[in-house]
Amino acid sequence: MTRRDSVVALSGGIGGVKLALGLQGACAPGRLTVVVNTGDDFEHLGLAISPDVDTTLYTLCGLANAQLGWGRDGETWSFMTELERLGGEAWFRLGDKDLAVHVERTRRLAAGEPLSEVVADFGRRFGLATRVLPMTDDRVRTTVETVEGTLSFQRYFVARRCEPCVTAIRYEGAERARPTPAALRALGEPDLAAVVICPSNPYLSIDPILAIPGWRSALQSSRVPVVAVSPLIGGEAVKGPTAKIMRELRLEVSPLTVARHYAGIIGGFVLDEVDAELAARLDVPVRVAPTLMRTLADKERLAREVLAFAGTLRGAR
Ligand code: FO1
Repeated sequence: MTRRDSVVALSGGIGGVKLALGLQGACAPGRLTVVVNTGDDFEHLGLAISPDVDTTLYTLCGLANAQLGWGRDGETWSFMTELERLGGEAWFRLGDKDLAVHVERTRRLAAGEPLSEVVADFGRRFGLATRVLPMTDDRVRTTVETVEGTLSFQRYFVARRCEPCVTAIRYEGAERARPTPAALRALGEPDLAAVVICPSNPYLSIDPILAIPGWRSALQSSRVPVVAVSPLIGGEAVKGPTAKIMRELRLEVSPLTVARHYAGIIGGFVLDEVDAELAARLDVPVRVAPTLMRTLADKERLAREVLAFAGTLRGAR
């Protein structure tokens, strides 16, 4: 019998990658594939920036800036300081080490290399056994409609600090985009045990993936359980604008809304202990667990719980 020990995780940046790091610790080396949102990607100062992909790479390699959650550890900011002095755009901060990644990615993309191959090579060079794959090699751009007008994702998120009231979110290019071939292969591997939707913002980080028709259908027809972890604890997101955006979109700020949002895709949902009484109101199997991840031990404990839960669902799929 095939030993099922490989895992595919879907994630955005800072929030979701915490569980991805836990999964990396819970899986045998090389058995985890993390599929990352690229709706946040943009061109800035002539460079191709992939924030969630880089946050994932840096975090899983142990190279992330723990204070910021994005960018590199031990970063220096000479480039940014000089750029500001020259009157350049300084609202999006690129550290010196991080800059090297953007410059080299831009060169390789311009030479015709797909983003997934660039990221795979960066991962190898950083010594990473986990596979990090952008959701697509095609161009998808998350665009936020607000009461103040249309904003590109990073203008909304970083320049405007998520302040403008959101009326709609679009994923431009998603309909024509195709999943990264390597990611689809990972979903088809005979030793796949589970697909985990990390506790990322459902509307900004996971929906860009699900808006790609090939991703939605691949997940709907997955042979193994797809399990999502609630990004909300007691009606609030641990970090980031999930609850604010839900209120603005006139959605009930509840893990129930998130679980129902993933209906047709998930076979199980993980709720925080604080929200345990909601379990009876869901029509998918639920596991109640501590979902707040402060330490590496918390992350690995939750990852093991999620994988054990998926194991109990396997026969049902
Ligand atoms: N987030 C910020 O809040 N301010 C920044 O100046 C900033 C720069 C930045 C540079 C490279 C990178 O990979 C990420 C960066 N981020 C920054 C984080 C990032 O843009 C967002 O957290 C994500 O896109 C949302 O997941």
